[in-house]
Amino acid sequence: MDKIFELIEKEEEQQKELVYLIPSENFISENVKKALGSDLSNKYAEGYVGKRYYQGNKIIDEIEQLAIDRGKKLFGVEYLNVQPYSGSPANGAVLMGLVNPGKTICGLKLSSGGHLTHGHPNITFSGKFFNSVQYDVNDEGKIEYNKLYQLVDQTRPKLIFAGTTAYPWILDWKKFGEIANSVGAYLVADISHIAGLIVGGVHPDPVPFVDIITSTTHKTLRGPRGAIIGVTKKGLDKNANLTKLIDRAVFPGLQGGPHMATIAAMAVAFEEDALPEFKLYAKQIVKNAQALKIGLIEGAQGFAPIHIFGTENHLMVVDVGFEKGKEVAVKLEEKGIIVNANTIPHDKGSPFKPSGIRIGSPAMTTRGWKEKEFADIGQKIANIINNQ
Ligand code: DSN
Repeated sequence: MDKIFELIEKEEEQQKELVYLIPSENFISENVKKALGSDLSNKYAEGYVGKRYYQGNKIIDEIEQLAIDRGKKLFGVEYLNVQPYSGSPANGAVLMGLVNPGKTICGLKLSSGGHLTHGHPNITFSGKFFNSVQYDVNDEGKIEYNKLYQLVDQTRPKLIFAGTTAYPWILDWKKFGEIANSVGAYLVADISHIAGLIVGGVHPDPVPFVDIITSTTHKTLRGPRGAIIGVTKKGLDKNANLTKLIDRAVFPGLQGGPHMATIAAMAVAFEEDALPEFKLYAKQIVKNAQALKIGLIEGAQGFAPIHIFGTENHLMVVDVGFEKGKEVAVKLEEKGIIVNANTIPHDKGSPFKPSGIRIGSPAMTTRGWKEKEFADIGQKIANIINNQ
């Protein structure tokens, strides 16, 4: 057997055995996998439905249109672009389409649970080509909307990102909307982490309050690695050209041919995400995260209490001691538990030596775990943190 297939088999076996608690990971269905591995990979389809630069795309057009229609219904948006290769290119396209280089943009600090593409300074396109101002969280790890209002008032950004990768609390879309409206900024909800919770009805929906949503389609949505950009009614009312600006920025602005197998897999996932079972799954994710937290607290009894940031959603960030995040993550891996090292709010360590770990429940909830299993694994993690 080709070595590569041996390695794939090994990885597949491992994925059945280990405990996956990285909040951005999940397990796709057999149908999503089937679409991803299909012959759609063979086709080039630069352009959009009905306007392709290559021939032979009649069926491809139907597939992309189906993904768009299902996604629009699922997210409740007026327009959807399903071509972004992943979350970072999606946010890149939004910036390219809506903000001129050098203008001010605003996002949550990476070290406080934001994302690289939301204006992380110096090393990312969003921090290099735009004047990035960043907001922060308080000691509890919560966004302080009053401070954000002041920052926005002083700096008058053209675009504000409301979105997170390591934020365990519910986001207040209404407040974000009021803040963006106060300076006429575009408001972009990057819902990559919580999209499944939103469509599953266990996190408030940003659509009435924002102009644009971006989201990866893996994570809590359980689709393929890819992303979408949606424009809301509010966004269209603000600027009827938004759809054109976004389309042009995705292609030809940033990308070439869309990955059609991925887009077909998205259509499959969107159908699955609209089923009543998915609502139960989303509910269970949150219940399981709560149970995990209780397990961590119980497991730490007799030791110094573990400080846990969260949780109201699918994840929590756990303070494991100054610069100890990586060490603890490696120790957990040795015991078959997969998490990632993460900064805690106002971490005194660096992103390379952070003081926390990030733990989440989406993947093992897909595997059928309930509160009991999550409470048990929480206790086990607390013991490992305490070298037991
Ligand atoms: N890499 C993703 C995560 O783990 O949250 C964010 O892009």
